[in-house]
Amino acid sequence: MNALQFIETSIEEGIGYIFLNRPKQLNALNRKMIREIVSAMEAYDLDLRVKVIVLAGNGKAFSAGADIEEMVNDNPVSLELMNQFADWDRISLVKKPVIGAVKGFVFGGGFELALSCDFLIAASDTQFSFPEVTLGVMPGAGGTQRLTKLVGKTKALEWILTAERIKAKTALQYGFINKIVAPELLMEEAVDLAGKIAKQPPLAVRLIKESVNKAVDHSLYEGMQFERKNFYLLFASKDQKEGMSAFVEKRKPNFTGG
Ligand code: CO8
Repeated sequence: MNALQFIETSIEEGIGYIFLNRPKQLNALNRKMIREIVSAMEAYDLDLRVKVIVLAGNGKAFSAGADIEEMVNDNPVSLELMNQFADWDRISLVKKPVIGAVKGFVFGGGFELALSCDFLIAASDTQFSFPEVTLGVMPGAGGTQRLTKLVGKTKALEWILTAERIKAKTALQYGFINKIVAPELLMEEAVDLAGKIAKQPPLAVRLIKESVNKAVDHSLYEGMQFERKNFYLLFASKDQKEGMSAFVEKRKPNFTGG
């Protein structure tokens, strides 16, 4: 993770932090920045010290969207050949839970990046929006799909077609964020949630994330077959033996991640 230009990373007490770090441009996402974010997530996924990933933004915004200056001269052929969305797709393959700690503007590609997280803690000043339509384009990194799956067609279409700024309270009401907090408590809350998950046995955590994600795209029957296989698989883990023995022996479990 050397020579990072657009993000900052650090590991502390089981949490792998990624801070978007282009505050003067409101963390507008250029392509190198996306590659840095995804590479950092993948490195954390393989790092045994990291149990949970926290993604946040330096400065007053989480992200005002994809870098418009970088895109202004793109054409369909350059976009197809560049295949930038292959980087975005890799976010879905991250096995460890990702908590997004968002504030200020969460716009366009920034909103799509937020929706790629497993949890969202939002500061009370957060505004979510898909302004792409006002630029003559549309969301391209999963926005039309992820938002619709989360809130249904009615509101997703309204919000994407009007570029309305959605307040944190509305986001909570529609269930696409987990919690609203005072801006000064944003990181504290994210760390608190991360700490609760980091205490759990890591194999169970990753198979639960994988199983819940299956529910989004598969039939109930397929999802339940998948869940069952993961349930069986966990009985091969040391942490299952430890967790259940500890309960029977009336003591606290000591999970080792095996
Ligand atoms: N791209 C490039 N630069 C930006 C962006 C952006 N998305 N957003 C802000 N900036 C820059 C501004 O140009 C400005 O730079 P400078 O100081 O050099 O003039 C600086 O950040 C500060 O911005 P403002 O002065 O505009 O700050 P305000 O507080 O007045 O306004 C707003 C904040 C309302 C967020 C405003 O900056 C704005 O409207 N930004 C654009 C928002 C937008 O349209 N986002 C969607 C972009 S398109 C997109 O995300 C498509 C995703 C497709 C998939 C992803 C592919 C990679």
